[in-house]
Amino acid sequence: MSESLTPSAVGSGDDATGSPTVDDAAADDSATDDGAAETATDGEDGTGDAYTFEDVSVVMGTYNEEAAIGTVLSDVERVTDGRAEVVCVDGSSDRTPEIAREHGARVIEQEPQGYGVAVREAILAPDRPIVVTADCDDTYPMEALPEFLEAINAGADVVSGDRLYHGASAMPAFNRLGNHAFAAIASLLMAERVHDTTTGMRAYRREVVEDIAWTENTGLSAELLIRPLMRGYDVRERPIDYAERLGETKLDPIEGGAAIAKSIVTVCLEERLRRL
Ligand SMILES: Nc1nc2c(ncn2[C@@H]2O[C@H](COP(=O)(O)OP(=O)(O)OP(=O)(O)O)[C@@H](O)[C@H]2O)c(=O)[nH]1
Ligand SMILES: [Mg+2]
Repeated sequence: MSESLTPSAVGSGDDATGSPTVDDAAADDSATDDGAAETATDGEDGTGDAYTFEDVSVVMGTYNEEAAIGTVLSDVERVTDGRAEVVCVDGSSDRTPEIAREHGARVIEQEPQGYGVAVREAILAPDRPIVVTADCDDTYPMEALPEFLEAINAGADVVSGDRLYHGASAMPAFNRLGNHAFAAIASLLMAERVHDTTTGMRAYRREVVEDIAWTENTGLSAELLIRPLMRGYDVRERPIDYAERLGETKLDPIEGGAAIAKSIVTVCLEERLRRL
């Protein structure tokens, strides 16, 4: 479809973040008071063509993921029929970038500086209208890509994979507990129920990621949910499966968990102050 997007007011997402109980067509379509959520609704009202995988970039930070990257990129290729573009921001010292290029991915080299520094560059690099983030460790189901695209075409600005809905039994227990706690804290501070703030798998309309100045590193995933939600974008959670990681984790659970908790509090307070 064309690059031109039809602006129109988009719902606040009040109800939509309460998925899975909420149908994706049920988003509140009232205009929001801060005026931030002026985005496209292609495919929603029949006036625009629906986005296809030709409009999608799947982006990820990759850091020594040679055990998983071949599987992840083959899955993207299979599920999108080779039509989605893949962008990897890579800091590896192993064969990860070579494998990525063999699969046709665009590789941007970057010194390893943490998850958020890599993912921020990855989401801003492509120019396709829909950006999907993923980890490169084979934990996220690329099979969910069609459903994510469908939700965007139904009017969502951000579609966020909720790993905890199905139990996330493959996730280490400490991380699972932490993720429930992060969701509870964020829900309290936002006065809006969210279920999984730190998921790595989301789809975004390009305007959303371009409209906001992202500040967090380890906490970027939470920030990428909280700021759009608190600015009135239509954010919808969708349950996804979550698999055991291939290869070594890049995150220290204690240090990373503390950084994420701090990011959630900081970002929620900043967004509240911004509304005053
Ligand atoms: N380029 C780059 N990528 C990174 C960096 N740190 C993490 N990543 C990538 O970001 C993604 C998320 O990192 P993970 O180690 O999976 O972190 P996590 O999902 O919180 O932890 P797990 O539960 O072990 O999966 C992976 O694809 C990593 O390879 C970095 O400093 N640079
Ligand atoms: Mg991971």
